[in-house]
Amino acid sequence: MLELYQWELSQYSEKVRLILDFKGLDYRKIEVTPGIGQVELFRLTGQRQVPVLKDRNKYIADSTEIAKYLDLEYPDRPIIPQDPKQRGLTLLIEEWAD
Ligand SMILES: N[C@@H](CCC(=O)N[C@@H](CS)C(=O)NCC(=O)O)C(=O)O
Repeated sequence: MLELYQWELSQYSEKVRLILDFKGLDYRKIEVTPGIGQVELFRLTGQRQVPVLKDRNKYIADSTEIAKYLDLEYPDRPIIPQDPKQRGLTLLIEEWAD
């Protein structure tokens, strides 16, 4: 099962939860303890921020990278357009909103 290392109150974690729910994917939430939990996250992923998605033995950090990964690996109900112009615009607006 997919695992989401997250903070319940993190807006970036919320973004990933919304995408997972939209795609209808089952996942388990792992609430990272601020400070000490981030040390473990750093050990696992080389960075300390949430959200991080674990899929089998793979860790993906950053909500935008997670969105792209989920569209690649779980293409049902795509979240990012494939058309280059629409895709560029979507990622630009998302970067602005972040
Ligand atoms: N660009 C990242 C930003 C993630 C981010 O800023 N996460 C915050 C929580 S909302 C965090 O982990 N802050 C803890 C820290 O920077 O040590 C993304 O889109 O996931």
